[in-house]
Amino acid sequence: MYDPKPEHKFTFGLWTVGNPGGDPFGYATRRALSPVEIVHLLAEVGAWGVNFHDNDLVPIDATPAERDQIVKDFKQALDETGLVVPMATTNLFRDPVFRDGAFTANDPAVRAYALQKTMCAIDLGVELGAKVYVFWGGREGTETDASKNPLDAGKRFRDALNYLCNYVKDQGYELKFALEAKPNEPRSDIYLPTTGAMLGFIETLDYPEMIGVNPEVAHEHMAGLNFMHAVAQAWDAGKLFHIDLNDQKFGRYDQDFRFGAEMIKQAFYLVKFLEDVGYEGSRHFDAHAYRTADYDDVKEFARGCMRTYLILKEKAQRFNADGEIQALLSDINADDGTYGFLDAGYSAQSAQQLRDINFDRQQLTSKKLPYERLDQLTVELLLGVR
Ligand code: GCO
Ligand code: MN
Ligand code: MN
Repeated sequence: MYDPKPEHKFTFGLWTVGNPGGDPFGYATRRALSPVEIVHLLAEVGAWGVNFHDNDLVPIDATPAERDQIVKDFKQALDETGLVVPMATTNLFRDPVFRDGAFTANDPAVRAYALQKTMCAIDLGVELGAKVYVFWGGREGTETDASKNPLDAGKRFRDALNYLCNYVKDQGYELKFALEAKPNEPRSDIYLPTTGAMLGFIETLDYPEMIGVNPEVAHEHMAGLNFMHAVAQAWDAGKLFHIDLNDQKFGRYDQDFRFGAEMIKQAFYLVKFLEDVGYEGSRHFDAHAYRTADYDDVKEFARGCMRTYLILKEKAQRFNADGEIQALLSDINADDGTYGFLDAGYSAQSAQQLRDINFDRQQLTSKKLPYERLDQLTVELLLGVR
């Protein structure tokens, strides 16, 4: 029942299960796996797809011949395992050339290089079947605001995305962009720090219809925000093109924990939201195993991400089928139609009708809102005693 199937659209990045466990204080604890090995590992645990940054697959200094061989081997691994590549992205943060950002760097040569690198990476992604292209601007920010005007940075980022949309159109690619916000790390501050900020920014671009968002649990949690609310806003705007699932305590560094490892309640409401609205995109796990893990434990990590998602999906079905919970919800939302005249929106007549009502605030306040009961039932459902 909790076994992953292709229809669940579970994906991982090469950089996730392939993360060798290094951190700013210590070296890698696991041997680096090749992309082909990672594809086989993901197939073994039951994932549907694999995503990558250009340089997860092809090293930044590879010759054209090396690139072709790597891509050939990778394609063969995909064929052998049946894994697909739904999303691709560019590494615009690892190489020292991006120390001041990529599209927003002060040096025009770096900005041009970032555009060129992204065009090549888009070609690579499309060649392997990607339909969504993610932009995470990890270095698009500052340590000191003396160095850069945020209006200039915004213009540069906008110009870059407009340029790349035109490139995609010109090539005739069927590709959508998904912008991923993060408040900080690795820069002290990253521009457009939340999903909500990205949604506002998209409307200033030349081809807003090509561009959506890729919200990540950890990133909104780092900012202390309610992730499900951000996802709901993106969904409402028709912009939920992709999602990065992981987990994270509030206010910490970027922990990238296994999905559901920390904040089960938030994870539950998120899964319930995605399943209730019928989100059809990838469920991408942008997480990695603890540094203590060996590759057996990395597989447990990957299985755990998917299994927890499916357990929470089943809990959401239970929530929706729970007589007591649903009765409470229908009482809470009871509507005898008295104010139905407002549903059609404003008219002079409805405004007059509204003015004429004498509201009894005390009576309104005395209506029962048993949210304590509702929350306790939800907690008991999650704890498995219901
Ligand atoms: C992070 C980000 C990245 C991006 C990835 C895809 O915090 O490092 O979440 O993992 O998702 O670069 O663009
Ligand atoms: Mn992240
Ligand atoms: Mn991410």
